[in-house]
Amino acid sequence: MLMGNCLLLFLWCLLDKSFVSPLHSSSQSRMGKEQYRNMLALRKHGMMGVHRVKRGWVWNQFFVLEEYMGSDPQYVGKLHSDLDKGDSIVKYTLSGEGVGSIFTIEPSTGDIHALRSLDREEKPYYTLRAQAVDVLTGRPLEPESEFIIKVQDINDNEPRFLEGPYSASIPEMSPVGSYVTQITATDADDPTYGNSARIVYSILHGQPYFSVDPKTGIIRVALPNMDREVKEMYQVVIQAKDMGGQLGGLAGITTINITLRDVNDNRPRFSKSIFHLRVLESSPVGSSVGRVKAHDLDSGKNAEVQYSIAPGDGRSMFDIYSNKNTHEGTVILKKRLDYETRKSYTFKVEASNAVLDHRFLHLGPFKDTATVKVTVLDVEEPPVFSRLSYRMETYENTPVGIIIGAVTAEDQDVGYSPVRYSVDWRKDSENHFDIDPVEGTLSVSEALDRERNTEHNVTVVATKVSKYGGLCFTQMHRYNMTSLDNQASLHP
Ligand SMILES: *[C@@H]1O[C@H](CO)[C@@H](O)[C@H](O)[C@H]1NC(C)=O
Ligand SMILES: *[C@@H]1O[C@H](CO)[C@@H](O)[C@H](O)[C@H]1NC(C)=O
Ligand SMILES: *[C@@H]1O[C@H](CO)[C@@H](O)[C@H](O)[C@H]1NC(C)=O
Ligand SMILES: [Ca+2]
Ligand SMILES: [Ca+2]
Ligand SMILES: [Ca+2]
Ligand SMILES: [Ca+2]
Repeated sequence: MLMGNCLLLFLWCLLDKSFVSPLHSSSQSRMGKEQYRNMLALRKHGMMGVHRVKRGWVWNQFFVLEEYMGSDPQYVGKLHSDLDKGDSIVKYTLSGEGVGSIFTIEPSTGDIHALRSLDREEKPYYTLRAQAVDVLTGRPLEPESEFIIKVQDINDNEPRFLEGPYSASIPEMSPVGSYVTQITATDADDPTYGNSARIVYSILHGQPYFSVDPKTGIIRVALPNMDREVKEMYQVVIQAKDMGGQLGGLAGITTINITLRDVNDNRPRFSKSIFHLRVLESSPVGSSVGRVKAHDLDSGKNAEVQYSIAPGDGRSMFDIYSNKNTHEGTVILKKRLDYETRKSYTFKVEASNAVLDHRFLHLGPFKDTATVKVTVLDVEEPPVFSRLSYRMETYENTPVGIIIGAVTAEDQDVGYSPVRYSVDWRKDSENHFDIDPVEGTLSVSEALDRERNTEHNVTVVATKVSKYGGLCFTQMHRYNMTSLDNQASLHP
């Protein structure tokens, strides 16, 4: 610091901690609105008081207000050497940052002006050098002296959310006060001066579900029991305002998408209390009988439903398979059905959640039951012979037309249709027998010779006659009957 007989710079003195803080108590360094206004007033009236500090003049800083909009150049301050007695032999010169383009000096008076408006956020201060020279000799009267022109902040930047828009998620049913996320706005203005960069957060949209901490920007749950099954996504709009949130402050806003994650707070429910399924009696074991479905409002694993059949005869006849993708239960046939034996089955099925959340067990059992009624459908089946094979015996000299035995087949379907009998000539090349189509009685049609054949195989076809009148439609199925006529060999 220059002392004594040297170049003096008369300065704007601001009660601003940015340059007086080392010598000021902190209580004085906070500049209120009132002081700010006073300062502006001082500036308007040209150069004012010099702020005196203990160890000498505060001499090496000038201040210039940023974003100055006046038509005339802004007055910055005045250089003065105590060798300058007002007799016009001293000339002041300026060098350094912005000289000529931004700052000019009046050589005879030492008045410094700023030619254009400055932006503190672009460049907060300029370093310049001043000199007083003898007009006549051109020799310096003082050693060159360095000083700073500080650009004084005004609140011309709104807080900005540089990382927005944001998204966050929390489990549904989170307690009030649960942390959701933290958002931060930044303000380009001078944080060390006034309230231009003092941000206060508030919530514009998203109440009463969420709250924001005015100081920290931490977003929390504000409403209990938020249910994902009712509303899954919330768009919360947060405002950041400078000037401590006061009227006249500048504001920036951002949006946060808050998604509720699923928890298992719903049990599966059957869409109806009774499911009617129908199955053909001829269905093979392992085939699907039909499906049941219990709906679970949750999602993912929490919506997975496991089906089971309650103990009983339903369980001995049917299985149930739980499909992870469709969340359905497929009833599967475990044993062969027979319409004529049993025409329906009624049993209970249970749907339960695979993954349970103990916090919600108080809401009741996480399962549901329904009744399944399976109706067995009749299928037209061929007549059934009373035996798998028949054995008949006769003498070789039995006359043609004599009845040697009979077969019986019966329709077991509900219609109890009449049965007709015939001999299948294709099966047995030689045939010595006739069959009565209605009675099923076998008679000899050709003389038998035991020495040529002791045994004849006869294939008998039993045919079901359609009830529906037509002459042609018959359901048929072949059964064979073996006839052994070894008795024909009776030669005494
Ligand atoms: C927030 O949700 C809206 C509407 O669904 C969507 O258009 C936007 O992209 C989302 N923003 C983010 C950050 O996820
Ligand atoms: C009749 O059928 C039985 C069993 O298939 C067979 O063993 C036998 O040889 C057959 N007899 C005649 C005469 O074709
Ligand atoms: C007839 O039935 C018997 C006994 O079931 C069997 O062994 C035989 O192979 C059958 N014959 C024909 C031609 O179907
Ligand atoms: Ca500013
Ligand atoms: Ca600001
Ligand atoms: Ca849920
Ligand atoms: Ca049947």
